[in-house]
Formats: sequence, C-alpha cells, structure tokens
Amino acid sequence: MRTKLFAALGTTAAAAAVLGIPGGGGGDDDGASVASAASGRTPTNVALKVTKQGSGKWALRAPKTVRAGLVQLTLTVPAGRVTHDAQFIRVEGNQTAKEVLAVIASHESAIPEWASLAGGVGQTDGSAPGRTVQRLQPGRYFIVDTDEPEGDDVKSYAESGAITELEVTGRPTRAKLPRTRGTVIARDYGFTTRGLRAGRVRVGFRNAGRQPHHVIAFPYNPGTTFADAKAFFAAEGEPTGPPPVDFARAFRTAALEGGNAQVADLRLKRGKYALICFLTDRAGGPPHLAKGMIAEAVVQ
Ligand SMILES: [Cu+2]
Repeated sequence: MRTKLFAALGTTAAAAAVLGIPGGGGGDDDGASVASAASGRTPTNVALKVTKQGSGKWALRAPKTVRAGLVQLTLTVPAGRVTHDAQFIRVEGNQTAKEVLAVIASHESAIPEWASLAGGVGQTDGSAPGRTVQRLQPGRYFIVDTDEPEGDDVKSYAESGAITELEVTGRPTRAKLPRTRGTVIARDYGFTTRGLRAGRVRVGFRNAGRQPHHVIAFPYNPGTTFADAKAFFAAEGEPTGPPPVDFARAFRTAALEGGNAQVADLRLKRGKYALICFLTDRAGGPPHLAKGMIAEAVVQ
C-alpha cells in the first residue's frame, strides 16, 4: 500500500511526492468564482487568506471571532498553481497551536479526544478562491493550512506559520445547508455519489459515517478503468509506467467528523474519478483506503 507516508490529513502533493510523480497542484486558470446563493438563507462570509511572509514563512489570516451559524468560507492563496487549504480543527480546552500541529503531523496515530476535524476549505490554488458553506458551532478553533510544498521531508505550511485561532461565539446552530444537485456521501468505508455535473458546481459533501473522512478525487487518464486505479493505489513500491490517474488535476476536500456536512464549490470535468479517503480512524490505524475506501465517480 503506497499510502503509509501520507500526512494525517493527506495532500495530493504528498501523494504525488510519495509516488514519485510531478504535480499535485492543478486546476484551470480561469479566475471567476461561483456566487453565493443560499436560497433565502444567507451565510455569513468569512474570508481566509494564506500569504507568504518571505523565506519559508507563511501566515493564515482570518477573523478573530465569528458568530455561530451558517458560514461561507472563502480561501484565497498566492497566485500560481501551488495549493493550500484551511482545515478547521475544533478544540475542547486550552490546547496550543503547538499541540494542534502535533496532531496534524502524526501519521496513523490516534486523534486526541479534544480535537475534531470541523471542515473548512479543501485544496485551493491561486487560480480561483476556494469556497465552502457549512455550519460553525460555538467553540474554540484553529484554522490550519495542512498542505505542504512538494519535496521530501518538507514542513507543512501550518508548521511554517500558516495557523491561526478562531473563537466562534453564540448558540449552537442547526441552520440548513444550501441544496445541491450533486452530492458525495462518505461512510465507513466507502463513497456514494449522485448528480455530479461538469463545470463550476456546488457539491454537497456529507460524512454519514462515525469516523472522519475527506475526499481526494483523482481524474482518470485516458484508457483507465476503476480496476487500474484500484490496483495502482494498492500497489507497493515505485510505480512502473505512467500513472492511471492525473495527479495534477486531483483535488481534496477538507476533513469532516462523522455526522457533518458542507457544500463545496468544485470545478469538475466530464469523465470518471477515483474517490479516495486517506484519513485514519480516530483511534489510529491504516488509512481508510486500506479499508476499501475507494470508489468510482462519474461526472456527466
Ligand atoms: Cu475516511
């Protein structure tokens, strides 16, 4: 299994690096973004920004406080094809950024009780802002750029400074998410999809399992079958020949605990994708891919 080196939250750059394949960024360069239309329920806008601070130093800027409720998270990152993310991690006590970073860096080990993976914005490059709509419950959060530059033994952007704290005030919310035609439902351990259409689309991502999940979607290269993709990700050692999936156009959602959902703006292209979760159970163990969490999605 070629997954044991992936960081707890997984990045396609890391995946590509492990597999010895260039890429891991990706996306088109046409800049427009999808408008927020929440059918009568207007989410609160929350702007998130990753910036370079010079010589390997990074920052993630966000409001200090936000009221609980439905929020639209918009992540902007520096121009170019390099990807970042903004993973929300809710903490139950006075944990420090250092303790949160230790959770991010741990591979295949348990997620502590005090931390929950609370969505955020998945992998985003400089061609267009990344955008999601989700509920934010009251509490103390860290927002973390779990992505990392390409290369071996690199630090995540979070470890290089792209981490910030957020206080969510007010009362618990049950605000409804906007409806979407396309949905991806994760369970322990698999995915079901429906209504996925090509283009700039809003897709509902729901974790109907008990364990945390995310989705990394790898578009097929021409001639690939699901069996090829499965065999590729299950194989040991260095790959031989061209990979069956396109790492440069892969993308990843934020990680969500079981029972949660969000709506993500995605740019999908017609064709087939392999959907994979590389997270582990909260108690640790192998990545979910090893438990069979790989499925084929068809985008029409
Ligand atoms: Cu999973």
